Amino acid sequence: MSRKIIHVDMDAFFASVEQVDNPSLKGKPVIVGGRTSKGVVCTCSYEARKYGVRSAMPGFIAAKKCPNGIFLPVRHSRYKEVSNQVFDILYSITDIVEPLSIDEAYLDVSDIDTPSIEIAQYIKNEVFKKTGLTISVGISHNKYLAKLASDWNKPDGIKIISEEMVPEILRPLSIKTVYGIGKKTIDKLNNIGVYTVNDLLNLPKDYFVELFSNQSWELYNRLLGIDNRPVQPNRETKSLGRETTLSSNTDDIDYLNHFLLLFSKDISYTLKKQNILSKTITIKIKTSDFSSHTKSKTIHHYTDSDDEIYSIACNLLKEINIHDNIRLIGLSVSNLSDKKIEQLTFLR
Ligand code: TTP
Ligand code: MG
Repeated sequence: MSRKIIHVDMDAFFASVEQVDNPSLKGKPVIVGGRTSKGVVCTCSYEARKYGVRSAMPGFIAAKKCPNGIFLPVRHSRYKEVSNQVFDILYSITDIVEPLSIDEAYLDVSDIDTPSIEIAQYIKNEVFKKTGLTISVGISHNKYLAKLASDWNKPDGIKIISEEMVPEILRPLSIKTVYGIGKKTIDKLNNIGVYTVNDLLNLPKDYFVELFSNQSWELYNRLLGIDNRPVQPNRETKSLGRETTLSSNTDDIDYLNHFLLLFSKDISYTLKKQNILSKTITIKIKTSDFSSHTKSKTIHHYTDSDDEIYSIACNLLKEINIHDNIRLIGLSVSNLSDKKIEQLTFLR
């Protein structure tokens, strides 16, 4: 089944934060970084980019290119604060978020029924509402194309690259835009008249393999728009849980167990998908007088089994022995561990 991948990247991130914090800078050529001979440009507003200023450029060159440039010192802790707000929005959509830098991430939204374009629009609206900043969003069926898409209409862009569009979009691209081709190889290719992805695909196979050796297979796939790399969430998940407020208060154990079954299946699915295991199962209930009760059990081994989680949860519910009517029921698992680590420990 085709995946749904989203790539997001904030626009002129550090410079835009400075413009939001000080609105008198809006529409002006803001350059974040030092202007001296030792200073380096971190980034600059799109107004400054018109003068040719770029990230990583020495400050004195930026000052020459853009004499009206407003140089500002770097405020890392402030950018991190805004970045956290943006990532909170992303994590509210899915746990499968792979951060690439302070302002950039991939999301795998394959399991979400909402059309990707609506998710993308939601991200843009929420980011703007919470931070006053714009973010560019790319949608496609793999990471490479989603990243290409987010860059397509920058700033404040949104773009979908569908499977049918791939040859038309990729073939005319300059080989400079293809990730993984070094500067020297680009010069070499340009010297023999190879400028575009199409030119590269038309090279004799033997020459292609000689040029890119062990990278050839991956690069060739990339040029055809094929990229099977998964989105790798690297956030440490501390617990996973589901809960619901019931439509009417109840003390019907079978009815409550029915929710525990649904939650166990849902949690087990997520554990398996993220390759994690858990040791502690907790149930939480709120009664009609709004008091909260939780009860946990830690077992001796790690599990991701829905049957096991469900059976422990049912026992915990029995043990709570509540006399009041219940208005909310929840189930969570914690004490998590990476499945690969547990398998290695087991083999030792
Ligand atoms: P980028 O996303 O590469 O750049 P950007 O957000 O400023 O602009 P764009 O609209 O093109 O995405 O990098 C994110 C932030 O990382 C950037 O605002 C500043 C910082 N950064 C550096 O400090 N040095 C660098 O060389 C680069 C490329 C970025
Ligand atoms: Mg950016």
